[in-house]
Amino acid sequence: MARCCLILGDQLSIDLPSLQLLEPEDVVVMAEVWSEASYVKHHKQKIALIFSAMRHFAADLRDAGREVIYIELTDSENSQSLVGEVERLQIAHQFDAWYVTEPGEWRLKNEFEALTSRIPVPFEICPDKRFICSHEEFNEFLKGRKQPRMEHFYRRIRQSTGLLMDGKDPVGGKWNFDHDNRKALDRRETPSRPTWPVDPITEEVFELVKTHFADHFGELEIDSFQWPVTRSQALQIFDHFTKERLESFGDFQDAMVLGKDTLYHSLISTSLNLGLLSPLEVCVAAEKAFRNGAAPINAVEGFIRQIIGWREYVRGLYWAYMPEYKDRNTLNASWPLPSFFWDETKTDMVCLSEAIRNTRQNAYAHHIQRLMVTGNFALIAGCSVEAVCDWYLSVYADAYEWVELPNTLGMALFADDGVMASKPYCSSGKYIDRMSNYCKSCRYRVKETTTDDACPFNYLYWDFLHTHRERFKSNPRMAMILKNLDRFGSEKLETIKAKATAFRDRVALDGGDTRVLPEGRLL
Ligand code: FAD
Ligand code: DLZ
Ligand code: SF4
Repeated sequence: MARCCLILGDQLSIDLPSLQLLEPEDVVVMAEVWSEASYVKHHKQKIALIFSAMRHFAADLRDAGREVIYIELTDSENSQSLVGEVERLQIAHQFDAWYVTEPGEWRLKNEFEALTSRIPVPFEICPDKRFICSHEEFNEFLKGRKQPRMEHFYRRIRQSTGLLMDGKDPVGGKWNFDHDNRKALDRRETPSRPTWPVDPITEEVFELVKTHFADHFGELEIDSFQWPVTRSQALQIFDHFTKERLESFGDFQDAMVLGKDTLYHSLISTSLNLGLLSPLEVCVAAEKAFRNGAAPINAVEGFIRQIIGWREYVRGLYWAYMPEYKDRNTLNASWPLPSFFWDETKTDMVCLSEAIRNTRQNAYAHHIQRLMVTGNFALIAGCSVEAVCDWYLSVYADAYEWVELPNTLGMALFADDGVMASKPYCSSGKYIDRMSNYCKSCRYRVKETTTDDACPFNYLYWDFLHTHRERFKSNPRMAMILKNLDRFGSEKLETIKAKATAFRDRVALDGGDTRVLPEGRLL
């Protein structure tokens, strides 16, 4: 009798721990199921990417001689949940045992743990070794720390992996070169992204998604679908990054430019999160580029920090604080998410409409768009934490709760009581103006706060700080900002608060549309 390995849609790694346990006669199960495809309304491209990558991975396993039971979404016997499929296939095939690598989301791990006591054979959940830091190591790091910080964690991982180290010292004499990474972009051309012809597997999946997920958000066009669905494509996108983008990655990491959707970013998050690339291999390759003189230290250190620092750190926090983390809402934010988050044509705020257009067209936005445009707006406008987290989880092709939630609830919305960030990432329009060319073509005036055409980020920002003044006043990193707030006279403050309230009322009344002139007329 054979044993069985269940491989989930984001576990497409040939060295997956559970796969390594199999003997030649053992079987792999993969299943496209409605429950995973709709627990939030994922962007169409995200579903197409995952299903296509799953089908390619199954085909590769079969080519390598492995028996794969692959359940398609439309198979008539599909119970449409992963747990349901395990139970159904156990009855049909009477396997001796099941193996699964730990799911990336708490909800599914919980379902699997409940299943272990229901099915009559062993159902083993193996640790996910595709991360650099295990849960045990992360908990060890947390021990005794009142205020964990990414930077401390990052240095430990630099030391344990030896990445960018000269003996005991960091290469270049500094751990972190972030200060060099804040340049706005000059006028030079940015590199295009690599593309591939769409193959019959992806074409078939496109039809499936168009038929069954027509009401989900996002564009899905064969000609513009650019996400790697195989390891070989993922390696190509990464190779392109190291050759064309890495050199400038650091300098322009925080830059935003109208119409430039990816700039010098790597576009590897979907591949890392699916398991098509490993975090260590990309960091080793980036370090090699530095050592060969192909990329400067600020770029390579910045890139490696995102992966062995932030990526590992958010995963550690997720598992350490779930499930209660998800319910946190420190600032009591509850304003309904404006409908322009689903349709960029409903806002005339250029920065928001650009970030949302990128999201709709590509299931992508780069980090600063996510953090300082949509995230910052949601924070200072006081949008519902739950609605914002659901939005981020559904609209990005790289979104899984283990990485999305700490970034959204913690980093962007400051809703976790300062676990993830030592101060809120809130800003007025000034930051967006400094880092982008958006404001030049916006109808709002970024230098104004109280006039009719004032940039909404400005009055929402001061209103936010005023509303939460008591909470923030004990935070030394907020002292300077609050001092500036205190310089406002009561009249100016009243105008700011009135403008913020009027903005929220107007957007709520107009079904999430910001394109209303002061006299109530739509633009
Ligand atoms: P690059 O800018 O080229 O960065 C290189 C890699 O570093 C990324 O591929 C990613 O794996 C890693 N990385 C960078 N920043 C982070 C971070 N803060 N957390 C974890 N990994 C990071 N990333 C996701 O993978 N999935 C998400 O669902 C997700 N949601 C986010 C939500 C918000 C509100 C914010 C502010 C950030 C979120 N991020 C998420 C992090 C980051 O924005 C994306 O990883 C990045 O934009 C992906 O594009 P890229 O591959 O071109 O990244
Ligand atoms: C995201 C996703 C989607 C859309 N569909 C499937 C699926 O049909 N089958 C599957 O095994 N996995 C899918 N996934 C990925 C899972 O949601 C993911 O494994 C969990 O959220 C844990 O990270
Ligand atoms: Fe955004 Fe304000 Fe600049 Fe317009 S003026 S692009 S709303 S920051």
